[in-house]
Amino acid sequence: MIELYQFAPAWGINLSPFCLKVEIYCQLAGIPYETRSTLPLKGPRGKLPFIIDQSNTVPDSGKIIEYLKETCGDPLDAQLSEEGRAMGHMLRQVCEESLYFAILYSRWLDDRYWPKVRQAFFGSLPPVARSLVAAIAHRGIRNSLIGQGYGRYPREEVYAAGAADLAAIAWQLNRQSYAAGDQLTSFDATLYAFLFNVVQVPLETPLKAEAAKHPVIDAYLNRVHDALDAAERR
Ligand SMILES: N[C@@H](CCC(=O)N[C@@H](CS)C(=O)NCC(=O)O)C(=O)O
Repeated sequence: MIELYQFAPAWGINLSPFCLKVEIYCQLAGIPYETRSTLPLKGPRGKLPFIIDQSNTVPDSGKIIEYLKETCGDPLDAQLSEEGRAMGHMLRQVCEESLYFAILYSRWLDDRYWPKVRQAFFGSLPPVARSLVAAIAHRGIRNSLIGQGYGRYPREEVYAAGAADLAAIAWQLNRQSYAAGDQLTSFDATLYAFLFNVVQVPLETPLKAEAAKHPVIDAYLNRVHDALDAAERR
């Protein structure tokens, strides 16, 4: 049984799009797994998720999926065309290398949402530890957003960039049912996980308002949700 190390749920959901991506991949591919709650510093690269499969420890959601394809087979992508692979790759990059940072900004650097996020992430810790751990984590994320760039932008520019990502995703989803075409593939694990983290989290952010302008995003989430239900019944 694969052990998937990730953050403890907050608000009853998986608030890490990279961790949720691995969960969704396993569910769609029919790979049994068990989750274990941990912290990034326990991970081989100081980030989550990572998996342990017997004696193998594998960090990074993309590497984990590659590893699972090698060891458990590749039921989702075996028939994927070069075109589908290219489209899926581009949508995945939009999610992981761009939209992700707008999500991160909304949770950690936007004062309208940070107090709620702080409570959800750290509220279960004893008061002194809570303040300390939250402050250390907050400083780390702020520094990484300053390095990436959004930490230096005015708020409206960050959300405009996130809105452009969501509009591009919606444009593509108006032309095809799934991330890489009309078949479900591993790229949907990423797309679903990131869109879920915009739409289903109880924070009324500008990103969520923007996603609501594109009904195709909700329709896509429902479609993948149905596929997850069907995979669970198999
Ligand atoms: N490229 C990595 C990115 C993983 C990542 O950024 N994880 C975040 C949570 S969503 C994390 O562990 N952040 C903690 C930190 O940066 O200290 C992957 O695909 O797994």
